[in-house]
Amino acid sequence: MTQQFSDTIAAIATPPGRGGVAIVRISGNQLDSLIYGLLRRTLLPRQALYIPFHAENGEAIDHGIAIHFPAPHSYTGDDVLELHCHGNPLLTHRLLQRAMELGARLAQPGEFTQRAFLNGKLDLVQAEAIADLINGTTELAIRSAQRSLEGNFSKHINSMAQSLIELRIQVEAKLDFSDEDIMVMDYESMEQRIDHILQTHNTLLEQARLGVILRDGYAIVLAGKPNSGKSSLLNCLSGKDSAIVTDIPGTTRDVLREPIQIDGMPLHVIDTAGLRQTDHPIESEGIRRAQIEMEKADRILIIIDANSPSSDNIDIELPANIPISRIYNKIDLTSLKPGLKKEGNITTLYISTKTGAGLTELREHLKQAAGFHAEGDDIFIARRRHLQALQNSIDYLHEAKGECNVHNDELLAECLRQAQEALGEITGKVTADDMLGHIFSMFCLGK
Ligand SMILES: Nc1nc2c(ncn2[C@@H]2O[C@H](COP(=O)(O)OP(=O)(O)OP(=O)(O)O)[C@@H](O)[C@H]2O)c(=O)[nH]1
Ligand SMILES: [Mg+2]
Repeated sequence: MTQQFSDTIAAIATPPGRGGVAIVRISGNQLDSLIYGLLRRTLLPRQALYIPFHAENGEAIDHGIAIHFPAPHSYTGDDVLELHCHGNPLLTHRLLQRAMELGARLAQPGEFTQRAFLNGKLDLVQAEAIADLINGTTELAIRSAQRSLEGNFSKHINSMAQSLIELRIQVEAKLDFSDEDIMVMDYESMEQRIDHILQTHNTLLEQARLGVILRDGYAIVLAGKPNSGKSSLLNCLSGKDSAIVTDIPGTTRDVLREPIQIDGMPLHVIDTAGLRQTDHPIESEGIRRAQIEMEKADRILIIIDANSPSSDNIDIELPANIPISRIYNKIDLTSLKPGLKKEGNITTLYISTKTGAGLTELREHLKQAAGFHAEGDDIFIARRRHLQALQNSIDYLHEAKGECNVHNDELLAECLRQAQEALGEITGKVTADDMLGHIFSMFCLGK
């Protein structure tokens, strides 16, 4: 055990403010003297006891429930003491103060979970899932975080890493014992193995993409010419009058975002200034901001006034790599029918924000575009850093295939090692200290 986490940390684990009960949590390598100082007695492991919590002069700060979880059977893997007191901030602060008099220091945000990780109680994916479980905004996001916490995501990563290890053993054996007559896999079989590992990577990457949407929300930007009905659509989708709607072109100047959900899928709907050539400094700034939002979007909905034929040629360049759907609005003023049309890669929808026609099809389209299905039994929560690491591993595996083709064992071994290392970054088996610091600092206090 390192000095870094052998000191004692303490924090209020419940949210700030008043409530029925509040919990002060203390974790350290050796809590016996702290327990004796606070409770004037010893505790049996994991047994709740209603007793006074003492100040230095023997006076009771409060009466409450104390539970001792001796190492290693605790959340952090160290000794943990939980004090359940009455939920008054003055009491919790006095208890915290008392714990510090007895040698504890204030915990950093996420430090309890960081210790659990460092003590091998959970891997990095599971630690992140705890933060996502606390912050989840839809039931599906919560269930998916629970799946990650139970190890569904880590299990896939570990099994892929295991396949890579088995392959690396073959290649390393060939390198180390090149003079000896040992049986190793031929290049064709190795390539087949790499292909199989690549397949599992790609399937997992798709699942993880959905997990990222569940955590971060699918960002759709409403863009188009002034007066086409972008703000009206934002109001329809969010079910409230968030944006100002008028018949004056150029009404919206600023970026406006509303969080919504469709069958448990979280979305950010982003309304922007109408796109047109203009010399007006405020409107130009609005258009510049619209362009920034479009570049960051998961999908852009181009809103077109179906009653104004010139409305569909936007004379502003759109980002090339973001998928687009074309939405003809105001069909109530035309003879067009509501619904969806697909031509090649381009999806066109016909709607009216005034009558609500075509909005069900639009919601369904957004779900499908995100690859989302409502049951979500196999979705686990994931983060963008996981996607990046998976993609890095895939890239190294492609390189490995190339080296396999030219029979370069040394470079093949190196590519496979790098692929395995990229996977290790996901579960925290290979992770730089500064990245760990960043991940755990995103937690709330007391967790
Ligand atoms: N008939 C009809 N009118 C609509 C529909 N949707 C929007 N409008 C009207 O079109 C006008 C412009 O609507 P907005 O939602 O403000 O349009 P916008 O695209 O946000 O406009 P800017 O903010 O100026 O870029 C308003 O008068 C709306 O009432 C529709 O489906 N049918
Ligand atoms: Mg508007």
